[in-house]
Amino acid sequence: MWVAHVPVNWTKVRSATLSSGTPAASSTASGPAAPIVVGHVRTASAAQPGEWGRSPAESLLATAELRYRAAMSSEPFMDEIGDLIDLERYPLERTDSQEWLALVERCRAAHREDGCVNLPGFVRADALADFAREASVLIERHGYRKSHLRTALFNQGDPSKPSGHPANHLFREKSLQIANDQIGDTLIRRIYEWQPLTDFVAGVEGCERLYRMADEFQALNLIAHETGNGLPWHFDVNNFTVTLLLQASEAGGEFVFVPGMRCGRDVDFVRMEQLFEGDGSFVHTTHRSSGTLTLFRGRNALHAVTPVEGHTSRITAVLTYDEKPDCVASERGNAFVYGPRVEAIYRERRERARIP
Ligand SMILES: O=C(O)CCC(=O)C(=O)O
Ligand SMILES: [Fe+2]
Repeated sequence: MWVAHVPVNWTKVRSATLSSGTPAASSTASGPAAPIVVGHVRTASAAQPGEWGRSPAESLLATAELRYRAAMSSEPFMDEIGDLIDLERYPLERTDSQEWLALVERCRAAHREDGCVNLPGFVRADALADFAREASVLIERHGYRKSHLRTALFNQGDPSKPSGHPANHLFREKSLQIANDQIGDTLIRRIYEWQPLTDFVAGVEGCERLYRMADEFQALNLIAHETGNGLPWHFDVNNFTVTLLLQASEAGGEFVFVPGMRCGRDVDFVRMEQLFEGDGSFVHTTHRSSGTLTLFRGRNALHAVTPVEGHTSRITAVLTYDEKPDCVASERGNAFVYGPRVEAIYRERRERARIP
C-alpha cells in the first residue's frame, strides 16, 4: 500500500458554472466578510459566543440567544428564507412558474454537459458571514479532527487486488467534520430542510421526487479544511450531492471531479489509475466563490478538493439526497467516517439493547 497526494497540475477541462444570470455575488459585495479560521489558528471573529450543540434544548437556547443578540444590536434576525437565499436570482419557491422551469432547464443543460452545475451567489452576500460564523463555531467546538488513511472507495483497501491497484491507493484525509446529529436549529439546516430546495434538486436531476438522506450522521454535514489540507479523491455513498461553499479559501481548495467514473458497482479503474499516476487531462475543475451552491452526482463522479492555501479555512456544507426515502449508510461506514464519537454511540446502543 502506498500513499498518494491529490495531483495539483490539473489541465482545466471546463468550468461548470451556470453561465447565464448575473455575475457571481462575492462575499465582498456588502463589505468584506471577516475570514474565519477554524481549528487552532483562528481570528477573533471565530470566537463569537453562541452554541449550536447536539441537544434540542441547547439548540433552542442558541436560537434564543441569537435572537436576543440580534434584537440588542438592532440587526434583524434572519428568519425568512428570502433573507438567506437570493430568491430574485433563483426563484426556487415559485415551483412550476415559467422562471422556475427556465432555471431548472438551464441547470439541467449545464449538468448534462459538465456533470456538475454551480449556482453562484445562491446565499445572499449579506448573509454569508452569519453562515460562516455559525459553521465555524460548530466546528471549533464539536468538530471531529480526522487524519486517516483511506482509499477513494472509503475503505482501507481491497486485499483481493494487487497492492498497486487503484482500489488500494491510500490517501491521507485531514479535515474537521461535523455530522448531521451535531447540527441543531441552524441557518444551514433551515436551507437543507426547505422543501423547495429538495424539489429543485429533483428537477435538475430529472427525478420525479427526491428525499433528503435519512442517515442520522450523513444527511447534512459541515467540513472544514485548513491550510495544506484538501479532500482526497473519493466517491460519495448517496446518489446526489449538493454542496454549499460557506467560506472559500484564499487560494487552492478547488473542487475537481471526473464524471461517470462509477456506474452501478462498476468503477473505471483504468482511468482511475491514470489519474492517480498524475494524468489530470480529463479532470474538470470549477471555480467557486463563497455562497455558491453546487449539484453533482457524488456517487458516480470521482471528486476531490485540492489543498487549501492561505490562512482562511475552506468550509463547505454537504447536503445529501436520494431517490429512496430511507437511504442510510452502514454502521461500519459511519464509524469510519465520523470516528470514535459515532462508534461509541453505536456501542452504547448495542449494549442497551442487550439489557432486558
Ligand atoms: O467540499 C467540497 O466541495 C466537496 C465535499 C465532498 O465531496 C464531501 O464532503 O464528500
Ligand atoms: Fe464527496
